[in-house]
Amino acid sequence: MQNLAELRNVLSRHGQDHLLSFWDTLSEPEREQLASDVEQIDFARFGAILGDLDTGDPDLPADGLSVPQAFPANPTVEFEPTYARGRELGSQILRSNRVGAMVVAGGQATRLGYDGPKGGYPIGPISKKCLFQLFAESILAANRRYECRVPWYIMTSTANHEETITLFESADYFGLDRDDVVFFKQGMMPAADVSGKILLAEKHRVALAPNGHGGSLTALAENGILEAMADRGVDYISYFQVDNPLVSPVDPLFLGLHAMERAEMSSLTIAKASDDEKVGLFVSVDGKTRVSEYTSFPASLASARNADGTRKFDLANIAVHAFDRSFVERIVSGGKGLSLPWHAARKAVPYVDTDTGQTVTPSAPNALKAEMFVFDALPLAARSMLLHATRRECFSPVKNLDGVDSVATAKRDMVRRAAGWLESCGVSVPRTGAGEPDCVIEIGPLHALDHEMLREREPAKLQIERGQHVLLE
Ligand code: UD2
Repeated sequence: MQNLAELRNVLSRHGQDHLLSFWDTLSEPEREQLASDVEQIDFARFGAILGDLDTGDPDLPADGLSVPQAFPANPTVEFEPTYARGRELGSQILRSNRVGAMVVAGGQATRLGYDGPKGGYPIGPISKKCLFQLFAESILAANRRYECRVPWYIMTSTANHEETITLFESADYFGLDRDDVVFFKQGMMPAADVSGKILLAEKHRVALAPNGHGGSLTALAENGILEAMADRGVDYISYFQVDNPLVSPVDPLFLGLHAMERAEMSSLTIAKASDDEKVGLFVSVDGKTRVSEYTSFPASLASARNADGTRKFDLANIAVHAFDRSFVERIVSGGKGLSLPWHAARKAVPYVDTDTGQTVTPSAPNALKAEMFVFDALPLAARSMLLHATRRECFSPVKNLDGVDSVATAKRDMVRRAAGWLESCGVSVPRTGAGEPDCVIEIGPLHALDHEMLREREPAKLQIERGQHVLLE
């Protein structure tokens, strides 16, 4: 931006003059900073996104929606050989160092109200291990089990990049080789109030927010990660979200079926807990599988039933995906070509009131953020694969401080899963009248990644008393 007149001109053309409200009071470096923030804004695209607001999911046809095929969670006899081959192939691609894990951790944990990167949240019911440590230990355990080195790609954002690296440094990378942990930053977009006015985070800073987890795909290209993956022979990307302590960062069956089916992108799915659960849904439109986000999926369809009374649209998105690296390369084509749709999300964003100069920290959503969603890549895949999983084994996200999808429910579900594993190995677990474990059990990933690995540890002799805390790690 050459000068103030030009800056004013651009902003007034887009109805954003208020961004200069404090110009006269700013120092020269602050003015440069503000001008540089404004320069980063793609006004045309931002205007188009705002124009599309409240239209829901424009591509979702009122009828003609169908339910895509998914491999079952528990294979019937006819599927058993396929699953055995899938597991074997998954183990093979892990053993040959062809798999990388990727976590998206650029979000701001606003709903959790946690001050710090969400991955640093201490979630272990007994150990208080943070989310990052649980994932690191799972990767370490997979490295040992498959005698491989799974590199871990961690997407952060400007909001938490430095803090995330500091957290890993101070924990000595949780035992991982630091060459196998790669941090990269996602892009940012401006946040606007409901009338479309872009917010100021400070008098000289535009409120910029992470551009959604769909930004991970472009960020992989822009940060040279795809090339680095190719150099070390990583052909498959195992994608997950930072908020799910039950996730397997690398699951041999899922990855093996993905490779066996020659899918370019695959996803895990579970049955919905209720009609209004806040999860996206896998649907099929014109023969292409895609996700319809819960915020725009019509309530009448969410509650639709099959003739036998089961829920019709019941394939929930738990944000676990597998990508062929070559697919990501193709759709980003050097970082310039990706055209995932932009979605507007309502979020609580602190801002400087341009009338009073005071900083306001809202407790309810006040702003619109524009985000790309990674699952919008699914219909771009020539082939995709869905695998049903069991909720208890793989999904309990930490999104809120209390209530549903909270710290309390995630800890409860970690204990429930551990109790189930022990019982499947013949250990008697004391339970309440309501059937809940009447004790606290935590099984660390280095002790066991699943109930089969736990059985190899011969836990059958374990005696658990009511109220006892049992940490196996
Ligand atoms: C997400 C899915 C939803 C369902 C649910 C399962 C979206 C839009 N919806 O809902 O379909 O699968 O998860 O738990 O994703 N993140 C970034 N950068 C960003 C934004 C988000 O890294 O710019 C990360 C964030 O750190 C978190 C994850 O993406 O790990 C999910 O973001 P969210 O909590 O906003 O998504 P949510 O819960 O609405």
